[in-house]
Amino acid sequence: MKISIIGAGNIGSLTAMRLAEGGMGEIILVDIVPGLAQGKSLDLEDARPILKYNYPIQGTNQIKNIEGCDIIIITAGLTRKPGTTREDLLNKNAQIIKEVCLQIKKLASQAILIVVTNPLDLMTQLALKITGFKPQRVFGMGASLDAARFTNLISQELNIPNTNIEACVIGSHGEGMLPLPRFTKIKGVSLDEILDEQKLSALVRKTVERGTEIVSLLGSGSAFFAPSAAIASLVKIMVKDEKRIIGVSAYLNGEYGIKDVCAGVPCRLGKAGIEQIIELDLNNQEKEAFLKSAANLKKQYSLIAISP
Ligand code: A3D
Repeated sequence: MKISIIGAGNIGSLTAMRLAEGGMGEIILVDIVPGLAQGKSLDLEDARPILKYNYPIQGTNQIKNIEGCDIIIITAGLTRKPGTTREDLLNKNAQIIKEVCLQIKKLASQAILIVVTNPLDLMTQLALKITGFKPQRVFGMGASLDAARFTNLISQELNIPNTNIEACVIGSHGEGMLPLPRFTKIKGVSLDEILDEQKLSALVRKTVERGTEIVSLLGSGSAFFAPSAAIASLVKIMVKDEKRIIGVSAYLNGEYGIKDVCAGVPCRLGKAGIEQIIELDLNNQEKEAFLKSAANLKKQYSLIAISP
């Protein structure tokens, strides 16, 4: 497997480390800042004798080195600062996605793309449009991170191991995120049968605000440990063809009554990318919230103004 990561910042470089150490294939780290990806890759190389594992890694500022890659992860873009929403990044990051995706289309037309740049769902849809790739091969990492955050908070609230929890989060990776207590199971029991309304809504609110909480504590930049772990797990599912069901931002074309929007939904992933979009049997309240989240994404997407 040849895997490239475009954007060698916090998430990109940590993802490179996780994938290299996980033996996922040949890793190519790319950044526009001269020397940045090269320096980080030399540092990762130097760890090989200590780890006693000779993983292949390369750093470059030449995007042409992504040629023929099987999987491409886009972590290029600006991050949030305290007070910045993911949506504020819209047009600046849209321009970056456009430039990067035009190159991907030319150099790696068979690749599967994992978009990470925020605002996540909108950048995923833009990447899909610019590459013209099949929707099965372009998706965003967001919902699995949101589910991990929900899981972590539930495990603390209930004082149980997080391995006992299967959390479900759909909707946008942003203000329109929908952690779903009814579809979140603790050893088969729905979370809404375990916690009262007040505790549930506090956990849901904390999950939605988790990224912002981290941004304001860091002071500059945003989360990268859990996001890079979430990306690495998506890559592993595809490299090993695990066919696991996991939340990703996928292009919806009628599923859930939503058309022409990328949003977080559970999908079966395998070596070809998205193999199936799973439609949960939402109740009226959940459905209404999801439609609202999708309508908001559609409105935001229409605000993207990038030069031709
Ligand atoms: P940061 O550490 O600033 O790294 C971004 C890197 O992108 C920098 O090194 C830039 O030089 C590089 N870059 C910019 N333009 C290009 C280009 N055209 N080609 C190649 N490289 C380029 O940011 P980060 O790694 O913390 O975050 C990266 C992106 O992920 C941001 O948009 C974040 O908002 C987003 N993010 C997403 C999540 C999700 O869960 C979806 C979580 C956290 C951050």
